[in-house]
Amino acid sequence: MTALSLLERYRAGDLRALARAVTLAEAGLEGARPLLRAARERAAAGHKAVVLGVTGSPGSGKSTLTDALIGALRARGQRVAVLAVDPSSPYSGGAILGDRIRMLRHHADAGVFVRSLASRGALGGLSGRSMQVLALMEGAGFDWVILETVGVGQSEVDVAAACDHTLLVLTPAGGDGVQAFKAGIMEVADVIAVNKSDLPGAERTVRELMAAQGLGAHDEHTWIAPIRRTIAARAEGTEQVIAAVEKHRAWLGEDGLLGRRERRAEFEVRSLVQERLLTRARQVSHDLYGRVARGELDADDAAEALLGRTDL
Ligand SMILES: Nc1nc2c(ncn2[C@@H]2O[C@H](COP(=O)(O)OP(=O)(O)O)[C@@H](O)[C@H]2O)c(=O)[nH]1
Ligand SMILES: [Mg+2]
Repeated sequence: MTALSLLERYRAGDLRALARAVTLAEAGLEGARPLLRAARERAAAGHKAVVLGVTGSPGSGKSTLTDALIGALRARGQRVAVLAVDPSSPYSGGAILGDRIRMLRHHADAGVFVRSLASRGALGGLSGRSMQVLALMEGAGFDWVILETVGVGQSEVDVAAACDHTLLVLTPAGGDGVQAFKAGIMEVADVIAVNKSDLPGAERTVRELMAAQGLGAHDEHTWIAPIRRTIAARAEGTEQVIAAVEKHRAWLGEDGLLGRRERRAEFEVRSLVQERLLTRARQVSHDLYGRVARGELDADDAAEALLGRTDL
């Protein structure tokens, strides 16, 4: 028997091959490239996963809701891959212990694949590599690919550029909805979950959000994010969230989805450019910066030289 190559095993949907591919992509190694090509070919040939980004403040219940979504999707026979990106956690490659334990219950299920990444993008948001991990998960044949972000700073906005659909998780506590509105996060949401609806104030939060949505300029073609109440801790409301995502997908249609995919590709390429440029800027001879500091060289000239446009 000849040993199958990594590419062949990945194409056949072998999850260990996927795990290896993800490791290669995470490390930015050349070996990931044929696998990424295979993944994109498969997506282009018709297998497109529902790539869902989940964002919201830390503690809003993103991980709990993701776990509940896995359960509901598995009950429908759908295969689900999850990428949790948490640059803030120094532990176990980014996975917070609780998340690990939660996800362990899916451990023996070949229809579930969970990975966490601690890597941060060049500018503090999502990295181009996280995008590639999503592509590999999709290319391995999963029906749903869920990206859970830490929900802080740039990653909160990036998630919309990185996925087909964005689920914003809010809670009744502390004027979460109003804050999201002010921060412009509501604009990127395709579906909103008011989680922890077992706590007081859920109804009011929904009303406030709907009022905020009414303020925006829109016509009959504008998508207004459906607001769904959930109690993730009891797996309540998950079916409604899934239905709302599916409704958004139907609304997007083929052209809309292609548009989202182009936006995702743009985000990925741009992130890779930033990462490469910053790597180059770090490797440059230290004296370049010394010369700028001593006033011997303009910062603009130094930047041009770094871009390879001029010689010094
Ligand atoms: N009361 C209540 N607590 C919840 C609910 N969903 C999650 N939690 C709790 O909120 C805390 C944060 O949840 P987690 O999923 O880790 O939030 P994340 O930081 O957004 O991923 C945990 O203690 C959860 O048990 C809910 O529907 N109701
Ligand atoms: Mg979490």
